[in-house]
Amino acid sequence: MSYNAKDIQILQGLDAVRMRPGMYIGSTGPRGLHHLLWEIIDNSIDEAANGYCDRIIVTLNADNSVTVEDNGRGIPVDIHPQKGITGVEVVFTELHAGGKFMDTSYSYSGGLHGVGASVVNALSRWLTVEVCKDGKVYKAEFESTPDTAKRKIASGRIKSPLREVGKTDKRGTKVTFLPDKSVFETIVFSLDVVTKRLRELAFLNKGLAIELCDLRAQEPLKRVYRYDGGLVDFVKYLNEDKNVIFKEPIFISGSSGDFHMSVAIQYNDGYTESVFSYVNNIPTTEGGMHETGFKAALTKVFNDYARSKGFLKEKDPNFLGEDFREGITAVISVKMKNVQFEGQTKTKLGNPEARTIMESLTADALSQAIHKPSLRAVMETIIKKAEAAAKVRAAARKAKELTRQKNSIENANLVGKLSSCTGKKAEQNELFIVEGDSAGGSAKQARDRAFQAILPLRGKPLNAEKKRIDQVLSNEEIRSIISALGTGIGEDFNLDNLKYHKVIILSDADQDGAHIKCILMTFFFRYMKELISNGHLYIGLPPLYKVETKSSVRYAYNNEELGQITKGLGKNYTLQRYKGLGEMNPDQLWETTMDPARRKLIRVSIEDAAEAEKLITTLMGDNIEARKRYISEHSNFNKQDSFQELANAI
Ligand code: TSJ
Repeated sequence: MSYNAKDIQILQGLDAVRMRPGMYIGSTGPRGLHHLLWEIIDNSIDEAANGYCDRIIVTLNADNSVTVEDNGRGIPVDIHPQKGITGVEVVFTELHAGGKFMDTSYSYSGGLHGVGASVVNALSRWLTVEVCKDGKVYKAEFESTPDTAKRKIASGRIKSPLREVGKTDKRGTKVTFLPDKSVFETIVFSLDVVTKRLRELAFLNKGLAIELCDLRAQEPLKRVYRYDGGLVDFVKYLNEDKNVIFKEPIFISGSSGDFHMSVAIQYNDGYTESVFSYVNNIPTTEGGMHETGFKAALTKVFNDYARSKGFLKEKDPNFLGEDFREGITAVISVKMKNVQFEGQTKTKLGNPEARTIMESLTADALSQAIHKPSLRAVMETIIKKAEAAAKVRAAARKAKELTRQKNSIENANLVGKLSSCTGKKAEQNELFIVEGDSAGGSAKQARDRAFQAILPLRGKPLNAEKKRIDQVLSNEEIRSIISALGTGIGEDFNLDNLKYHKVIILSDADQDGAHIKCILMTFFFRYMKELISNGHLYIGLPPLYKVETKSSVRYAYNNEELGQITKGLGKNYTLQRYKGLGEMNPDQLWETTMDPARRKLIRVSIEDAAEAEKLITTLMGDNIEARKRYISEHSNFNKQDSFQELANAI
């Protein structure tokens, strides 16, 4: 994949690039094509990083060529003393001239990029360059033409050598090239890919204005990306649609010799860890030593802080790194020399020194930053979030242990509550999770034991006190569900081990029942998401009314149905409103709620469960205003009657 310096020296000349393009740019697919553009832009970015340019314009032209223009110093036009040709010629005709010719700052590029502008020339049908410098405009043109004698293409030959073509008071470099369609699968640049990369570069290079013009469309497009907040703007952008737990991201930076780092950190109220890192503006998707060093420092500094401010008492164990990274959004940007990339996609920083340097620079800068009085409240919020994470972790561990020690006595006790079915085919089996011992008893009598298993939940404790998800996990009833299903939870979850392909929650059609549904759905959403996404979770709908006449008994599952049933009956019926499952005898329970031929089930979707989780978070949290707002906005967030209760419930 990556080129080899020795090969290049042996196969001097651009024709070598033509023969094996993949060796220089990775592939001749869309990725390789875009690589050409990144290669050219990198040069302007370097000029900007050195403080000589503040504006870059990228134009996607109608003929599929691309123009990159900057307002930097302009590529040197004088004759190179050793080579006897102009700087421009060196840049575009000598392989990997960058490092040798340019000043030392160029050695920051490298890794995936940094193969040099000459490679772009070699793989282009034509390339032109204009340099504005010292009051003059210079221009040179290159092209790759079929060499009929040798039956191959002569790459990147000078068509028109560098010459003065006019006067100017501007400075800068402008390069236009047309990728050769005989080399690439496609030569059409993706607006989407280019947009993303330019925006990213704008975030990574504070204050630099990057303009993008697309002249290919009917309506030409022009956008400018410029972020005076740099990485701080980047994390704000990433958190744009999230609820952040503090407004201004924490920003730190530091240098040691040739190693420079800067980081911006902000948290949202979610649970995902989003740490993005870059080395010399190249995304390190697989992370690596710089990320490892950063994370180690973050954990240490935050733990020290928590201890020094009394959030952690002497006997308390430290938080784990992951506790401090729930809901984190961080962007790390590192600049260093002699970069080594590793990993499956060569996007992992391998330099071991990057870990130690990054760790010590981060530790210094971060502890400085967070001890500022203005960050007191922010730090308290972060630590409270870590506390919640640690609690969930402890509860999850307990639950996990439980599912692992399958034959233990404790486990046997828990599953003891379960009335399992006799059938052994998981695809046919159903597990009813039933609110309350009395309804559970009825369900046990009513069921078809060949394929229906019953797990009664004692409604009260779960309902009244077990509000937080970590408390839910340490709840015995929940743990018995975990044991009964057989799949394990979280990372250990394995759908293949599911013993019941229908898991049916059966609770009363009242506030407590709605609350239980909500808690159970949230539990499944957090710890057994695949159970829901694969369509195994259901809500059983008990009827709300029984309408009895001399000759018939009918059940209504909502008010509309009740209206339809009673329409023609006049006054010749008795109406019973069911307040709970317990009011039905086993036969009625079977007929109305459990018999596959007659019952009504709602299959829970991921959206339902996500909504339930949001509801739990909002309603169980401390924010009373949010609670009120949520209730008024969502008081009928689901059409089903049973769910309406859910909102009414709290
Ligand atoms: F890729 C490329 F080489 F073709 C290219 C280079 C393309 C584009 C769009 C811009 C550039 C480029 C190069 N912009 N700015 C520069 N600057 C220099 O090459 C330069 C100028 C002056 C000096 C100096 O020491 O005086 C040093 C350098 C590296």
